[in-house]
Amino acid sequence: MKELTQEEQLAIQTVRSFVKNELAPMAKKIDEDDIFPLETVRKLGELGLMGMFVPNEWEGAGLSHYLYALAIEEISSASAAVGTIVSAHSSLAVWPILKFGTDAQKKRFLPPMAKGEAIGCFCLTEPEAGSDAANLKTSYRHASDGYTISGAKAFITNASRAKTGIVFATKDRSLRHRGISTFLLDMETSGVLVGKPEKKLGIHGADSCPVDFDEVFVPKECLLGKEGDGFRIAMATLDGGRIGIAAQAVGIAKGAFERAAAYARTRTQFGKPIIEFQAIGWMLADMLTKIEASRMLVLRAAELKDSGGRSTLYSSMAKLFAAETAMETATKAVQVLGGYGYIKDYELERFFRDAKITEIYEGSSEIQRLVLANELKKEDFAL
Ligand code: COS
Repeated sequence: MKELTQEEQLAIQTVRSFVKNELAPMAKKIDEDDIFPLETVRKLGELGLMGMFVPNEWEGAGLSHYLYALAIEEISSASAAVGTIVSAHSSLAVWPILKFGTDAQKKRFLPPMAKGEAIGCFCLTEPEAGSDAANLKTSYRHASDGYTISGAKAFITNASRAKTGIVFATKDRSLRHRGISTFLLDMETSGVLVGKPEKKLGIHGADSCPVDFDEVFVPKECLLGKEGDGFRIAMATLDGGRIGIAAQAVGIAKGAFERAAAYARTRTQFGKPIIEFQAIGWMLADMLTKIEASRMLVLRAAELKDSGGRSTLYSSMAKLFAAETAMETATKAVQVLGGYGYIKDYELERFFRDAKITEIYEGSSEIQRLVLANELKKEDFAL
C-alpha cells in the first residue's frame, strides 16, 4: 500500500469512524428492513463521501480513486448494501459526467451529486441486454431541440431514489454498439416510470428496479459525449465501476474474515480454541492471503485510474479475483462458525448472501474472463 498524505489519512479516518460508530450498528437493520437507507446516504453526502473523487471545483472532496477504493472497502466491510449505493452513484453516474461532460453539464449535475443531494443511477442493463450490453432495445429519436427515449431497463441500482440517470439508448439496433448514445436524464421527467424494487438474495436496501421510458424528452444539451459514443462511454465507465465492486468485494471478505477469526479464537471444542485445529487455522490463513492479494489488485487498478491510463486489464482482474475471494471467504467463514454461521444473529449469513452479487453485477466473472482474454489477444499486450 502506498503511503497516504495527511489529507488522505484524515479522510480515511473520517470514513472509519463513520463506519464504526454509525454504519456498523445499523447494517443489520438495513438488511432486515430492505428499505433504501436515505438518511445514511444523506449523512454520507454531508461527509463528502458521495463525491469523493469529484474535484473541489464541483464541490466534491477532491480525493483520488485510490482513496475512494479504500473507502468503499471500509463501508462494505460493515454494509455491502451501502457500498453498492455509493459505488453505483460514484463510479457509474458521477464519473462519466466528470470524464465526458461539458463544463455546462458538470456545473449543472456534479455539485448536487457530490453533496449526495442528487443520487445517480446507470441505466444500461435491459431484460435482453445483460452481458451482451450492445444488444439494447431502448431507442431514441431526434425531436425538436432534443431527443425522445422509449424502452425498458432492468435491475437499475438506486433507481427508486435517483435524480440523475445516465441512460443508454440506440438509434438503430442494426448498428449494434455504434448506434448507442448516452443521455443525462432528470429522473423526474415525465414518462420515466420506476417500478418496484426487486426482492433480492442480498444487498437488501440497495434498490434494483425496472425502469420504463415512455417517450421521455431529453433536451439536446443533455447528450453526453457525441452521438454514437455511448457504448465506449459505458465500457470506460464500467472499467471504473468494476474497481468499486472489487473494493466492495474486499470489504465483504474482510468483514466475514474478521468475524470468523474472532470466533475461532474464542470458540472452544475438544478442550481448545478451534483456531488451534489446523483445518480451521489454515482455512483462515488462505482467506487472509487472498483478501490481501485482492486488495493489492484493487489498489493497482485504482492507481492506474488516477494516472489517467486505461485500467481495463487491472479492473477486470481485480473484480474477478476479489469477487471470487469474497464468495469463498464468506462461504468458509460460515463454515468456521458452523450452526452459528447459519443463523441471522451472527451476521455471517448476511455477508454470505451479499457476497454473491459481486460475481454477477457490473460484468459477471465469466465476462471478466472474456475481457481479460480479449486484452491478451492484442499483439502489443504486455504486463
Ligand atoms: N473502454 C473503452 N472502449 C472500449 C472498452 C473499454 N474498456 N471495451 C470495449 N471498448 C470499445 C472497443 O474498442 C470497440 O470500439 P470500436 O467500435 O472502435 O471498435 C467497442 O467498444 C466494442 O467493443 P467489443 O467489440 O469488445 O464489444 P462487445 O459487444 O463484444 O462486448 C463485452 C464486449 C462483452 C466485454 C461487453 O459487452 C461487456 O462488458 N458486457 C458486460 C456488461 C456489463 O458489465 N453489464 C453490467 C451493467 S451494470 S450492473
